[in-house]
Amino acid sequence: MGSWRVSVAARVAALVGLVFGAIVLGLGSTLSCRRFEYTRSGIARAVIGPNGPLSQAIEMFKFDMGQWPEELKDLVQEPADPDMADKWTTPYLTHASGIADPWGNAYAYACPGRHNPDTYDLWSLGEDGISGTGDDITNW
Ligand SMILES: [Ca+2]
Repeated sequence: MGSWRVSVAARVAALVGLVFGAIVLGLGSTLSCRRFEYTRSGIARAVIGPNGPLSQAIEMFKFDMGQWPEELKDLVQEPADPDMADKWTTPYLTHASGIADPWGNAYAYACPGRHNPDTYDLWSLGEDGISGTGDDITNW
């Protein structure tokens, strides 16, 4: 009889442990997914921010070429126009992958910008990959 009670107590303890473990694992994975998404958003903000590598590459292009790039791929490919190619000093980004946001979508670029008419608009489409939604990460 005594061993039966211990056995029931052990089963209850094991069940409580399993439930608690499942809660901890579920909460932990939810938190790490959120942390991961927060990190991706942070990376996108850093990349397109005023001191970010993509913004700096655009500024360097403007400095060398005397005009804003028409497209972001202009930062990677030497211009076909010989006059422009003479001003081209180096790829302003070493890899075209530098133009993709942390979700694998191309950063969006518009020049002149609708929000920054004297310069350019630069934004990540965010996690949903759709421009103009609440998760966009923008330079305005
Ligand atoms: Ca979006």
